[in-house]
Amino acid sequence: MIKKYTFGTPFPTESVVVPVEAGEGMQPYGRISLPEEGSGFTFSYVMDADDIVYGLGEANRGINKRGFIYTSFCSDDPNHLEETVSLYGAHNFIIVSGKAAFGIYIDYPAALTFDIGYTRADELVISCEHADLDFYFIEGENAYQITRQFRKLIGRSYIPPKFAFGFGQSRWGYKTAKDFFDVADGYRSNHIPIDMIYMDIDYMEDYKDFTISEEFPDFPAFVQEMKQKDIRLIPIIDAGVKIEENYDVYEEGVAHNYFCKREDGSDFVGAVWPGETHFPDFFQPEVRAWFGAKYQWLTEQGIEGFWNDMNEPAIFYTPEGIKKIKEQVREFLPKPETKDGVWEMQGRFMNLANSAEDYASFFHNVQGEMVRHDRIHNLYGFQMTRAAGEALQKISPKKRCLLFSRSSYIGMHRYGGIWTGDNKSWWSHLLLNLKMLPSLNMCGFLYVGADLGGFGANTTRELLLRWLALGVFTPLMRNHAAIGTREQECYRFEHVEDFRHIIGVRYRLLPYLYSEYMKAALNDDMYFKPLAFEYPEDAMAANVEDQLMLGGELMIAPVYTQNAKGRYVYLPEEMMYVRFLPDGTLSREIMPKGHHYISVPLNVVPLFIRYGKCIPVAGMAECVAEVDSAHMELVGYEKSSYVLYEDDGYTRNYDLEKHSRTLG
Ligand code: MIG
Repeated sequence: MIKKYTFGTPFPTESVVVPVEAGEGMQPYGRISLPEEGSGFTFSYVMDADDIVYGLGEANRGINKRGFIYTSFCSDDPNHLEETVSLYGAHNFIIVSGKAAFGIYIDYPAALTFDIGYTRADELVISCEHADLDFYFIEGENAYQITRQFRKLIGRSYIPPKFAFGFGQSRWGYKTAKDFFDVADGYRSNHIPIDMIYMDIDYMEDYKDFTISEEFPDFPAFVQEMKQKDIRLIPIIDAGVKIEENYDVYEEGVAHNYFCKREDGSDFVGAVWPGETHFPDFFQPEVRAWFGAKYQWLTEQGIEGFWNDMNEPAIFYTPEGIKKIKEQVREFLPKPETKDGVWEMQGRFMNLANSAEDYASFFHNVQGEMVRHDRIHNLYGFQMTRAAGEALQKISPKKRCLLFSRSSYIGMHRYGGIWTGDNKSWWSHLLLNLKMLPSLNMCGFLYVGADLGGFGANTTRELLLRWLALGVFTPLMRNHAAIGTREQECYRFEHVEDFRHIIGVRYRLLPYLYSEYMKAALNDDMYFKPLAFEYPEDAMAANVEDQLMLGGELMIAPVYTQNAKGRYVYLPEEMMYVRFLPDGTLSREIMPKGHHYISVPLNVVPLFIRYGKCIPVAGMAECVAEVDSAHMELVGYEKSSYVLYEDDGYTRNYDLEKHSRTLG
């Protein structure tokens, strides 16, 4: 049962696609207060000692969000510390699960804070500055059931082409055709499976969107040559458009008033990688159509996938910000050395990027009305990716295209997936990756993944292998690293066979993983779930934060600590422990319900098959096209069967009934 309560004049975010009946009053759960007409909004609820709070999608900390405070405000912050309250997405859906179970979705695109037992241990307080929002209240039997209702409300999740379930290599800094061929050869010659190589900003000419640097004199031929190796190139597209005379995207945008405006009507300027840029005003349908159509320039050259970056939007600085800081420096200069102001100056420089002042200084044209950016900030990445998604649907109505974004809001999940931004080569971020997955699924984001091995900082062989062993299961499986960090392509480490094996397991599981992804997408269901969603009566399962259910058959329990030889797992029921061994064989062991220690060498991918179930396992393949789903082995309990969904992997003709068959 879903009820909607409207306050003030909500911004039409288009995150919800199904009409919902208006509710009256807030009984019996929680209390809403609107201190004064036209001012802030607060919802508060006294939590039971045992209540668990799920949700918030791309957010920090645990599966159970209780015990901390989170702010939905899409932020380009490369330091995901334990105290970080905002990441790149804004996903305002939570579920309180205990004696009572209810879900809340707050459709509000400006900064919104969820204080979940932070200020007061037993109090949930959701608050924001302006009481202009839609408040959805969802009642149901349990958290899983509430999630299913919510997912119906927000529409079907994005479905990528099948090749996007292969492994991808990325690194910020690949510049020349040779750089890319070296990566392709590094993988192919070592027989480590791969399907995609990502092109970061250096493929462009001066970081200008929809240009290609002179390093690629015949880009279509280059794309084809890679395709002959069964490798797709996936270029990045940034939100900011370089200000440069004679650059078509810039000139067209200025001529048609397609860019975000300052209050005085001039085009807003923000500096990002290309230097000074303008930001397309993706809230205007014409701008979406215009910018989206630009992707065709690349699809015509053979490109079949994109990642949209910097679309919070990230702003390094603005001319106004620089001007102000220069004045402050002038004031600072005559002061005596060692005295006062040093820290203050440092802080000022650090706070130049992504400043609240800048976000309050530009406007979007929403149906003729100028809306200040910070009032709808969390929708910018959504609208950019929507522009691409809508256009790609037109450009290629039959064929799917790979698309994912850094920034997002609920609703964007219909147009593309997300990667979780600039993590670090830290063990804690491997665990954070794991914990975030079911929350993302709750909010509709199914095609998701983190930078495996870690983006910032230097990785280690062990961390990368362990992280890949989680990545085997995430729909987006990509190794990505920042410029200046240790090179982390798999073939750069000793005993390459371990990497070949771990990534190989992904390809052996691919028919199953794809099938479960498609079922989740087509049924508005989850691909990853917390254990408690499958075993709601099991009090022990409710506390498990480092294992996940995957699809209908699996439980995964990755190793996430340095030097560990294995780990403890909790089995909510009898399961079959399966290990993919380095020699290509599998070990199987029935384990009873309860706690166990499992040993997991670095070159082993562990998984658990649920009681009475089985999964199909294919033979080795080095790319998705090579995976042979006609000859698969069923692994799991005897006399069980599995319904495999399998379509051509590239058309948009999804059909659960037509494309399913029972194995076993
Ligand atoms: O300011 O394009 O999250 O994946 O490698 C950094 C360079 C801009 C941020 C993305 C990251 C990408 C990087 N970008």
